[in-house]
Amino acid sequence: MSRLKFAIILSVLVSFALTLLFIGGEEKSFNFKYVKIFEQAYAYQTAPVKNGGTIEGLVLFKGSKKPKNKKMPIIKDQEVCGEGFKVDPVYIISKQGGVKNAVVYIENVKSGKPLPKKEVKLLQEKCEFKPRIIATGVGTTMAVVNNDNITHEANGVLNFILVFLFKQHKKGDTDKVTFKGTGIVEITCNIHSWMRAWVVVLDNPYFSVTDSNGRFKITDIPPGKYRIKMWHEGFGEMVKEVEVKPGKVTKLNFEIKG
Ligand SMILES: [Cu+2]
Repeated sequence: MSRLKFAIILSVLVSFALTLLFIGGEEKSFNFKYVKIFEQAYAYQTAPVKNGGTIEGLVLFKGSKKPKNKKMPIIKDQEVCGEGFKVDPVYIISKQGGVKNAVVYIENVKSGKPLPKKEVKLLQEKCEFKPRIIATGVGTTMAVVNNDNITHEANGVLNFILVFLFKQHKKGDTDKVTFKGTGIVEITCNIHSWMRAWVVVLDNPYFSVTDSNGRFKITDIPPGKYRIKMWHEGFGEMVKEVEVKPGKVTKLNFEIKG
């Protein structure tokens, strides 16, 4: 046998063995845990805020027809996940048009009140992620908890790059990821296709997630002119210019035309 033939046969055998290792190992004891470290964000400085201002307002849907949420069939683990369909809750809009789960944040604030340090928690419960939207500061840790007695495989993707992958087989299983850079991380489960959540990691603490009335409030902002952004998983982004005056409340609404 020529050397070339031998090398070809050997490489085929090796890749076959590797494939078996990955596919075959998956359902046994192999629990693949992978956490990629984010790139370092620039340093935000904590500094006392004298006579800070507030921005508050609403994210409102002003279109003529409210967008509909998709129904996703439950095709696995029905005894825990339920029968029939899960509604993918992208658009939660109140009667008055208030949009829930939009993240409103100020860009490029270099210093001010401390970044939140508290660990955030993402539950997998009845085959849904709870909460749907998390906004947090760079450097915080998120605990991903399995509250179901079935296997979930939560994975987070940022700019097409896998950030973490946690395969958890039973209730109580917990894994953690620390966000060392900024970005919007989309989280899905490899086993239950309808499961989805988002984590918005920001480099300053001036952010807010809208409640069921579409309301947001950001406090203790150093006076100045800023760009303020609204991000929503379905509607996308909107940007506004705003001036924060010492000790004053600035009212600001984001209006989404349908
Ligand atoms: Cu799952």
